[in-house]
Amino acid sequence: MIPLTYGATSADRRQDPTMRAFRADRFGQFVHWGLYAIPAGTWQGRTIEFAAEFLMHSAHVSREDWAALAADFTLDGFDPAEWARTARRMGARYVTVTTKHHDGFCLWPSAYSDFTVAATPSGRDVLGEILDAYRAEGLATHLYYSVLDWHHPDWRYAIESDDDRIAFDRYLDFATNQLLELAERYPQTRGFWFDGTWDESVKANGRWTHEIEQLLKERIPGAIVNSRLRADDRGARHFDSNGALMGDYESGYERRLPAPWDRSVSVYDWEACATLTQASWGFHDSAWAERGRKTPAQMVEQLAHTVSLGGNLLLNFGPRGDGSLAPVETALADAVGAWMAVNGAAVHDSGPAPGWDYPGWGFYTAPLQADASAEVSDGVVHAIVTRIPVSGILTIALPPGLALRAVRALVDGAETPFTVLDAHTVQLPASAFTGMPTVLALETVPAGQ
Ligand code: FHN
Repeated sequence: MIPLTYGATSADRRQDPTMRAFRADRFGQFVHWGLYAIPAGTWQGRTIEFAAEFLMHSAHVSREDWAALAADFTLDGFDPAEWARTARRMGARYVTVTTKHHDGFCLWPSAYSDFTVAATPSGRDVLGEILDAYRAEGLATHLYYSVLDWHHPDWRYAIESDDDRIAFDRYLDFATNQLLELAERYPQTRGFWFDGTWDESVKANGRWTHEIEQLLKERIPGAIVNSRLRADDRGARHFDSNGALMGDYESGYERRLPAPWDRSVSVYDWEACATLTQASWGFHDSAWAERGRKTPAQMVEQLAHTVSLGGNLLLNFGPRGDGSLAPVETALADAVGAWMAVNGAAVHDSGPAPGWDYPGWGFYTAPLQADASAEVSDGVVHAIVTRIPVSGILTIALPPGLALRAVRALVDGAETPFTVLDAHTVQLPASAFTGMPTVLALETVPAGQ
């Protein structure tokens, strides 16, 4: 073991009520909203085929020109209650909102920065309004905070001189002040989601990443913090130099997922995040972004894949510059929500089905159990069928010691006929062929009963 002062703080997964609730939620909405939604990927007539929230950087916009966008942040179509209703209808149980992205603009009137909503025409506490709206719909709230900051003069990518060190120490004090301010202003926050922590400057300050996590947890007992924040004494990120997870859950899966048979991720908590458009988190108004837009079936498949391996999925939405949701994103949320309304039992309060091997045609999930160490899931296991075999026949390889008692489609609760061959096979009901994944509840009993 390498001796570390700022490594992982615990070898075990958290089992307190807040963490259990987060784990059981499984499905969250990510919201990227800021000044970048106004130019939406185009600067002075030139569309940049890269993430909209990077435009200041990718179009080489000066701090002054970028800051001038604040005058156009007029909230003409901003209806946070509608955002929150859309998320609830979709089946999301929590939201993670960008409080400050890499451009440094703050959605709350921070006392430590002049580049905030206070400098926009309305002067309103936009973040506070968003958080209240989501809580009113029953969703838990998490705050995204980018440590990387293109606006702040003391930000450094690397520490190459004493001056850099002094400036960056000032920057870290600024970030500490802002984070404690967020915790004080919004004490119902359930979690902090850190980003922009990959630069050498942050990796050289594992002490700060450790201390700010502890400070936030002192201010908000039970607060949940993602692994991206953390670096250890040696600059190792997410996992310390001894291989132990730092923070409360792993957060490295971005626009990708572990291989569906890779159970190694199920030993810790983790959350993946995904874009709806092609590689843009902020609203990008272009044919480029649309070319890669995901369908509801693709998003449901990602959700099933994630839950089957014990992760949460954070699905991103990028509201438009006036604060309205793009109709195409509302439509996707509603389609996913219609599926969740029928099949949500296979997602919420669910996790991997121990002992059930990856079937190839989809994913197995099982209700989360108090005894997380069970070797085989018995009782009900959900089969989420994302790739319907052309034969219409599913092969279900039961774990040894189990037999199938009944198979019901969640869509109508009807029992589905199945025939036992050398393995178990299930003939899919006609209702399976909807274009969206079908969920079958497999009711099992010990073999021989
Ligand atoms: O650069 C950001 C990006 O804009 C977005 O916020 C994502 C979300 O996970 N995080 C960063 C890239 O890792």
